[in-house]
Amino acid sequence: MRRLPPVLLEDGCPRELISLIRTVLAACKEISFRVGQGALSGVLGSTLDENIQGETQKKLDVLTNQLLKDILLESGYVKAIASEEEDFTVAGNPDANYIVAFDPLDGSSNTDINSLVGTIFSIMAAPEGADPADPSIFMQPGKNQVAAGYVLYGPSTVLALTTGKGTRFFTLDKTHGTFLLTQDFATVPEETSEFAINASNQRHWQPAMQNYINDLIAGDTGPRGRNFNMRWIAAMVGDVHRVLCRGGIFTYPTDTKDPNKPNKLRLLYEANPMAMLIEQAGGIASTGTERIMDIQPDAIHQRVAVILGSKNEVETCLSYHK
Ligand code: AFP
Repeated sequence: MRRLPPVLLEDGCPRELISLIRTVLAACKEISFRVGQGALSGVLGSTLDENIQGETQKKLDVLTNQLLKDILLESGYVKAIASEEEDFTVAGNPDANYIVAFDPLDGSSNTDINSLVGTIFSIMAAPEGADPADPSIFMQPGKNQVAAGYVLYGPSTVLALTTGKGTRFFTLDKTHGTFLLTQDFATVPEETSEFAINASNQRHWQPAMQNYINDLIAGDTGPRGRNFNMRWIAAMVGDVHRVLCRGGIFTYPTDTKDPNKPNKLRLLYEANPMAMLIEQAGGIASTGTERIMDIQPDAIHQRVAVILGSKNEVETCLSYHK
């Protein structure tokens, strides 16, 4: 079994970036342990606090955020971090070459039901000479990412990682604490019969998405002429991992449920890293009107619509939006 550093060195990945990725993974190993402890660790349930998203913070949200923030800022590899659980960016080493945006525990509403959760991270180059306290250093389109990945805390702990040379899976060997390569060059099948969407929002979707999903549900009695299956894990990391493993289309579209919040998923630390992983595996990641990784961000907690997965199925969905 091949270990992470040699695999990335062969890809020509700068040693400093490999060390930064290994720093993220050092925190994720501890998170894997804590999440795996569940009720035994006393970290389930919610705090009395809300994050800037207006969401009640789970105890594990706070713990995992602190773990990642501390280890990254102490490493010296990071000029600044942005986190779902931090109202503002946090400055690091002014001489560092990278910035990291992360969702420390995506799907945290699943923690109390022992379902899938994960850590999502996005790494970009820090603009030369930039002020680490200046949040505008994060205002870069997703195509600028130099690395992106997630760690999925499931029956096994799996890292999906790309540095621009394809998407690979590594599985955590919990005995030795190492991530071992278990899938070289994941490929998203171009066709699929499986879709993932929170169908309870159906009446709030735009007509294009209502029509597209209706035709999937109509199956072989409708215009698609074949039946489809649905899955919804309510944790993007779990749904995207399924798409990377066996294809599918995952979407959290624009909806009118909350006029102040037409979109749910965050661009910097959910949509962009997942879009890079999916594109590196041959899939497509769009908002419905534009490629996710082309978006020029204007706020660190900016939200976007997401439609990603199997190339031909995403293109079919996009054809309803024209
Ligand atoms: P939480 O981290 O608050 O559980 O939200 C997870 C998430 O951001 C994303 O991972 C899921 O795909 C999506 O929200 C689930 O949203 P619904 O709860 O509306 O289905």
